[in-house]
Amino acid sequence: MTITIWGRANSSNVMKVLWAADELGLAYVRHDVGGPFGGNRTAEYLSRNPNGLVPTIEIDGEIVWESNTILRLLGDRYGRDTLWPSDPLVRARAERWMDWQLGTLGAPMTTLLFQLVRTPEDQRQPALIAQALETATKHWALLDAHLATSAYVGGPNFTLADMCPGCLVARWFRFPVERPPLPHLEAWYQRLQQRAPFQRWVDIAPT
Ligand SMILES: N[C@@H](CCC(=O)N[C@@H](CS)C(=O)NCC(=O)O)C(=O)O
Repeated sequence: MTITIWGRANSSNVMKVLWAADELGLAYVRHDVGGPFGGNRTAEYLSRNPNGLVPTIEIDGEIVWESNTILRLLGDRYGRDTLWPSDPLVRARAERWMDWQLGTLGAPMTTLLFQLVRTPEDQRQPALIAQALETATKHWALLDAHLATSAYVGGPNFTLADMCPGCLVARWFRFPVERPPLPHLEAWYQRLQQRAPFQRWVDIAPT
């Protein structure tokens, strides 16, 4: 089995794939693509991923893109009943948080990253930051309430689904903003911090 991953390591969507591969003990080769590295608009790259985005992986000759689809594939192949429940109903308890991350939490967190980290201070837009902060806070509070009853997003056990909001939580606690206390979210973050792949790929200063 050969796995190749294309994507710069400071992308949250790449982070979750690297985190998953390490948790599952998979060997892979990674190429830095996207952002300052470029390389994602070449004809060769677009033939693999027509979106020109990262991550993209090749696994046993098959190209796959969309980070959460990659996680599902790795779970189905290598994580059954360890990091990926095989019962569809049990899995759905976890999976909904994957789609929630991409469809709900992602947008305000991306705005905060671009404004607070990637935009020079004198060019930032305070109204945009305030609005994204309000929205992100509301979403994190919702996950906090869920985590009051559940150690991990899908239930008592850590699953690949934790990696989806998990790839953003380290940024949340590092952004220079005022956050309301969210004790269950913080306790979950601390549980994730016990995991070596999380420390290696995710729990780092955002760039
Ligand atoms: N829904 C896609 C989103 C992929 C995406 O937006 N990737 C960003 C990085 S997080 C990207 O490729 N940006 C362009 C670049 O890095 O040059 C996924 O989850 O894989």
